[in-house]
Amino acid sequence: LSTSATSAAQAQDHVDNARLQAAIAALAAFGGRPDGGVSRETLTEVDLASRRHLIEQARALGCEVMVDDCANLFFRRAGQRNDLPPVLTGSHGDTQPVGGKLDGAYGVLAGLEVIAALNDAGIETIRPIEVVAWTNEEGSRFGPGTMGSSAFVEPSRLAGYLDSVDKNKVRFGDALQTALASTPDVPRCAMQRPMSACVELHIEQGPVLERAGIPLGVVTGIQAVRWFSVTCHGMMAHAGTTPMDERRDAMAAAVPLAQKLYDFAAAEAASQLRLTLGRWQVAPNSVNTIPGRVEFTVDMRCVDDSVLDRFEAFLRAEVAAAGEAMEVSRFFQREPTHFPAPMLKLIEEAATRASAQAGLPAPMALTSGAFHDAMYVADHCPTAMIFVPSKNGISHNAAEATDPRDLFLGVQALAYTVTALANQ
Ligand code: HGY
Ligand code: MN
Ligand code: MN
Ligand code: MN
Repeated sequence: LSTSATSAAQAQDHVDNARLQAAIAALAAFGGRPDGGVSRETLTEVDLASRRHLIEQARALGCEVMVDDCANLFFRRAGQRNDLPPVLTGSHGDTQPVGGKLDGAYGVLAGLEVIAALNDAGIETIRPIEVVAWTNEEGSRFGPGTMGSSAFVEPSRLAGYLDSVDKNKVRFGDALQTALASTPDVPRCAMQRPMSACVELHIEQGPVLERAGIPLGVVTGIQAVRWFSVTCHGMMAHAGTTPMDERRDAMAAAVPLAQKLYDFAAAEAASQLRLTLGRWQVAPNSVNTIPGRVEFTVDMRCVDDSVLDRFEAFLRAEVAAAGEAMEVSRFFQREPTHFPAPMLKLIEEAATRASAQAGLPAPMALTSGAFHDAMYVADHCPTAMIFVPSKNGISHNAAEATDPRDLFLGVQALAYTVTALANQ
């Protein structure tokens, strides 16, 4: 065993399950909900409080803390050669409006647990290691998603995000300034810094691993995603006095279009196309006023980008046929991501060792149905992901959960991988 493999094994064996579970519970308190879920949308007060909590945890582990222009937080453990690009791990700290304890948070806390394990094992790696908490991966408060990671990789993107507004018309740029002002003791670091490799640990958020009875997944890639906003214009008028054939009812236009999109998705079921019309805004949203304006979002995903090309063309043609009465704009798009084979091989080795030690089945390869910050980081450095199962395949729901045994195993695999990469 080379020193690198020995250190990697030692790091893996020093992961502490009780410490991990306590860290998950502590972070979940920020935005904790009575139903056991977490509501911690990006750059809200609870998110800023959670960031200060993470900074404290990281500093207690001896990390240096930095923040970049998109409020991405980096927790850095020095190595022997601090001039070398670090190994990056971590995930996002924000959640859906009704999220769980694990989506994003698990990957950030896993990174901090790896650092704690390295400290306990007295291992000094060659390269520094950085744990990141990305800003606004979810894209639910401010669209698009993965703002922090995409801007880190290509800083020119940030300017285009600043005018994104939430449902209260708060600008992302203003929320960002407030966030940066909330960590005055944290030095600013550059974006686009060189990284030698990146590994993100995340819950699968779907049913595949659980159904296979396998505790660890080697993520080979991430499917394509596109987000659109569709607006249907009508005219507000009285619900009781306006004859049906004299209305310009925006909802009467939106509903048939929505049905056509669902019909398109049903006809494309073989391609595993996935369609979600998740957010509807109606003006004036009154029981007895005919809707003058209906805006809804379209989230389309597929492993095959050409299917999304056809779906987008269909959507645009339907909107165009409605002339002035409808508009559509695309505000998020990412083609499929494929992680590099050498990274997959290392993840496979780490996951196999962890599951074998626990007497559990070997890892399986799978594509991610959810998008992740890793999809942009993959443009920046060799990147890969490790998955653990989600109970009943549920996520973006307060019931999101993973067997603590699997959460522990995932961090063990991460510790091995990150340590091995930091000694290369
Ligand atoms: O929507 C997604 O795929 C991610 O979980 N935010
Ligand atoms: Mn996530
Ligand atoms: Mn999510
Ligand atoms: Mn009236």
